[in-house]
Amino acid sequence: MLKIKSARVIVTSPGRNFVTLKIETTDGITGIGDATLNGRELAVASYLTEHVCPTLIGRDAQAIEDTWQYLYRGAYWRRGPVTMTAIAGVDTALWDIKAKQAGLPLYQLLGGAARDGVLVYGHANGETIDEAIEAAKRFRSEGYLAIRLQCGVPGLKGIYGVWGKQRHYGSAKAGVPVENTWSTTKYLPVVPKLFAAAREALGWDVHLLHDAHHRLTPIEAARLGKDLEPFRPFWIEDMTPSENQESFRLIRHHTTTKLAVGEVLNSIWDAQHLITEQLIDYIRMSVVHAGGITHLRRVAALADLYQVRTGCHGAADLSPVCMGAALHFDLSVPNFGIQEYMRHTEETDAVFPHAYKYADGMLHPGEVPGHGVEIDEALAAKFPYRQASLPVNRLEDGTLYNW
Ligand code: KDG
Ligand code: MG
Repeated sequence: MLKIKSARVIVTSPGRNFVTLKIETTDGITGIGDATLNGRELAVASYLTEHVCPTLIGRDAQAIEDTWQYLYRGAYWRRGPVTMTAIAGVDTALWDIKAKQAGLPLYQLLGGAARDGVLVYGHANGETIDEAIEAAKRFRSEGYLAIRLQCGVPGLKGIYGVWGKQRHYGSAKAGVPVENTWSTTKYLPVVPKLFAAAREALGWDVHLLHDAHHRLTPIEAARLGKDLEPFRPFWIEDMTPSENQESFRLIRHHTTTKLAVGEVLNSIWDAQHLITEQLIDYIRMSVVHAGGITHLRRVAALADLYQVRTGCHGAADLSPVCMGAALHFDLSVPNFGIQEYMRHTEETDAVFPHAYKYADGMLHPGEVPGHGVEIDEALAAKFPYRQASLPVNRLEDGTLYNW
């Protein structure tokens, strides 16, 4: 039996905070998993160090499903972002170990490649529509086949998803949360203009996406979906919060614009009705926030029955370890749709050397045994943790609103 000898948490901040779980077996194989929960990093680090790592020592490193059930059922307190991110850290590290032991890239253990590469979308942003279109043209010149468009809203400053000309974006800022202002009335007319300008400048041979970041009511979402229909978006993401999964039925009744949801979901139960009632087209849950490869495969299998495709969250606050693991999942899962790809900074890439590569609008996880991502611990130690928070959003009258 391949036993777990040690399990420890590494927190590093090469530009932003990342939590990594490293597991070593008695015969010296190591595996790593991402356990980063943006703005709540130390809660997961503590959950792992205090409650999970001690229970892993001496366990069978190959019994991934049993360990998953042990951590999920055994805790009694099920689901939730902290628990499921911690489980994901363990699960990803164990899949890494299993694939290294087999001498195979992880996707081979997941059934082998079901496609040549992983279609990704990049983020084109601008304070104005023109700036966003310029950014989109740069992505096109780099070969991107799918581009997410976000632009500023006249009269609102500093809204999420818009960061001007910076290539790398951190949604969390040092200290307590920054406060932004939101107005749906000001926002709604802007997005159709952005899409019209994008089709005019980029043509129709490119997929265009947009994220509404949970800020609309269902009927406002329905209106936006209708207004965007002529521009055939690939998807509109997070139109409205999904705690009440039923609210997507109202949007569905009004528009054929495709809907994507899931970056804040942690469990298959969070998406059950969205999927089985065919209320969405893409499920965006990630390896790191949804219990690892083991649980995400279960979500994808359910989604496949209902013609819902995957579209894993891949913002820069998910570490390269999550990206590497996600790419093996993406390459092998039958109902893959698209993968978000927000590039990491050079410092982050140096701390997490990885085998995945971008070419011509696609990523490939590489052929290295395991998930292909390592951590340079000496370099990681040079970037100590810095407390940082996600922003909050208020309506113009001061009411706290969805972020
Ligand atoms: O931590 C929160 C970010 O990952 C999130 O706001 C990014 O919405 C996002 C996206 O679609 O990548
Ligand atoms: Mg999003």
